[in-house]
Amino acid sequence: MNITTRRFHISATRPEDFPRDPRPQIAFLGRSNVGKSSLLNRLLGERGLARTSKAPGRTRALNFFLVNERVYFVDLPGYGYARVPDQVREEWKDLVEAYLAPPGRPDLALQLLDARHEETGLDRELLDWLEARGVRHEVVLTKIDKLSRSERTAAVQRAARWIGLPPGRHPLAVSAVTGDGIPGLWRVIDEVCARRPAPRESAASPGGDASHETVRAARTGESGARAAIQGGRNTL
Ligand SMILES: Nc1nc2c(ncn2[C@@H]2O[C@H](COP(=O)(O)OP(=O)(O)OP(=O)(O)O)[C@@H](O)[C@H]2O)c(=O)[nH]1
Ligand SMILES: [Mg+2]
Repeated sequence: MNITTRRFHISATRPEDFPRDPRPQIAFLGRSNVGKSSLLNRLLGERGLARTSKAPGRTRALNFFLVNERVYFVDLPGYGYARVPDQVREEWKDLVEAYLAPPGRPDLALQLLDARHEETGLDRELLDWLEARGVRHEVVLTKIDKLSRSERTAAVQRAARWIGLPPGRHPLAVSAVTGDGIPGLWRVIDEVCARRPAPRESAASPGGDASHETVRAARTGESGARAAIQGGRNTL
């Protein structure tokens, strides 16, 4: 996808906030601190678009970003963060389940696993849940820049077994720091988006990152509607 615009759209804390228009939605799921927000930023080429943090539990709502006015990238709160009060955890769970359930479920769920760590029971629960409900999903190993070449191979093979992939098939492995694996992940996203009828594409912008028009709502108080006025003109 040739990215011409990307902008914050809405921070959803209730199911009523979820966009219900027909644009495809790509969701980023996984444990707290696995690198969901960083990966989203890397894919879109803008550091700081989704907030990241060394401290787990940074993302607390479902944050929707609009890419080229035609695809939503959805940054979800992470699970498995122990220092969250039970009630808050239950609320997140309800919100995420409401998001994943039809009719609004994502067109593609990216389930992120930290390449350095063993998968947890919650990772398994999510994978089973996505499979049982027929949500198109893709497991993505993150932070592979932290592993040596042989450690990467071992991590990818272990994850392939964990997912239950047939021999010879492997999950994607990426680094938000070095950009490793990002083109492969884009191919999967592009393929999913290509299946959906697209609104009129914006004129191609041949100059790569430097020519991207970047439109982003300031996260402090600027509404999605205002951002839409600023950012939406050239593509819709
Ligand atoms: N080395 C390395 N660090 C990464 C990578 N991706 C994320 N990080 C770091 O991991 C930490 C967590 O990243 P986030 O993107 O905030 O993780 P998250 O999954 O969105 O976390 P929550 O919103 O708390 O669920 C930050 O310190 C990032 O800089 C990566 O590919 N490589
Ligand atoms: Mg986050």
